[in-house]
Amino acid sequence: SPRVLSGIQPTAGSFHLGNYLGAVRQWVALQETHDAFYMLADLHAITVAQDPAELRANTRLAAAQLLASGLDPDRCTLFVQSHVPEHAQLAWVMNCLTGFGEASRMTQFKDKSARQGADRASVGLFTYPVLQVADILLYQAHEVPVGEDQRQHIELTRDLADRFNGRFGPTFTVPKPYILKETAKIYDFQDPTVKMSKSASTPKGLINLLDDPKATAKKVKSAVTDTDTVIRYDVENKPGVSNLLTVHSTLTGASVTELEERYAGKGYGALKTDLAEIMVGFVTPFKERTQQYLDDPETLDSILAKGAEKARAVAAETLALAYERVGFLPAK
Ligand code: AQP
Repeated sequence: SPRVLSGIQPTAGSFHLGNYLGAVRQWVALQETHDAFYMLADLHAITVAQDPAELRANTRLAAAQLLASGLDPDRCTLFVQSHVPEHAQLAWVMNCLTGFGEASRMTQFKDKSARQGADRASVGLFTYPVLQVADILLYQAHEVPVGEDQRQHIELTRDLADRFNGRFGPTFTVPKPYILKETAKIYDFQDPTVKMSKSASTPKGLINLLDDPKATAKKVKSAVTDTDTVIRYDVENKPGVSNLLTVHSTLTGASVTELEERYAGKGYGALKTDLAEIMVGFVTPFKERTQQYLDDPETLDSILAKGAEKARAVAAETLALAYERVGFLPAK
C-alpha cells in the first residue's frame, strides 16, 4: 500500500485544535489505508530554545496524545525522530543540494525569525525545512498529511527529490501533499484571520486539548465572530463563524450545509453553546486516555522503541542508497 510520513513537534505540551484537526485526525484515518510512519519531531523542536527536562517530558506527552487520538502501534509506525540517526545524516546531504536563496524564501522561517529577531534565530531554524525534506524522502513517502502551513515545505521536498534524482539517478519517491480543504487551516478563536498557532496565538485564541474542559468551554463561548447575526459559511466575510462551523462539522460529522440549516434564525449564542458542549465531550475522554498512557511510561517507551526499530530498517536502506549515489566511498 502507498506510504505516508508525517510528524509533530513535541514542543508546547498540549496539542491544539489546529494540530488535531489539521493533521493528527487524518493520520488516524490513513493508518487504515496506508503504510503509515509518524514521528515525534524532536530534532525540529530544538530549532528554538528548549529546556531538556521539558523536551523529554513533552516527547512522552506527545506520544501519549497521539495514542489517545487513536494511533495504533500495530497499524502504524510511531517513533521519535532522534532515535533514527539517518534523519540528520540525510539532512546534511540535502542541505548541500539546497540553494541559500531557496531556503531564504521559506515563509515559515521568515515569520519565525522575524518574531525572534535575526540574531537570535538559529541556523537550525533556517535549515528546518531541509531536515523535513530528509524526514519525508527517507521513507519514500507517496503522501504527506499536513496542514496548509506546510504546503511550501512539501513543494521544497518535491523540488529537492527531483533535483537529486536528476543529478544522481532515480533514488527518491517524489511525494505529494495530502491536505484536506475543510480542515487545512483552523483559525485562532480570538483573531479568526490568522491560523491557530502555539507560538503566535494568545491564550484565549488557542484551544489546547489538554486544558481544563471548563476553560475550553469558556474560550469557545467567547470566540470572536462578527456584528452580523446570520450563521453562514463564508470565510472571507465571516471568518469567525466559518471557523466555528468547520470545527463543529468535523467533530460531529454533520455537513456545514446541515449546520447552516439547523442554526437558521438562531443566534451565535446557540452555536457557541452547542460547540462548547461538543468540545467538552471531545476533550474530556481525550485527556483521560492521554493520562492513562502517561501513567505507564514503560509501555509507552517500548512502543517507541519498536517504532524506531521499524523506522530504522526503512531509513537505513534509503540512506545507504543515497550515500552510494552521491559517491561516498563505502566503509568496509
Ligand atoms: N491552525 C492549524 N490548522 C491546521 N493545521 C495546523 N497545524 C498546525 N497548526 C494548524 C498542523 O499541525 C501539524 C503539526 O505541526 P507542528 O508540530 O509543526 O506544529 P507547529 O507548526 O509548530 O504548530 P504551530 O501551532 O503552528 O506552532 P508554531 O506556532 O510554533 O509554528 C502540521 O501538519 C501542521 O500543518
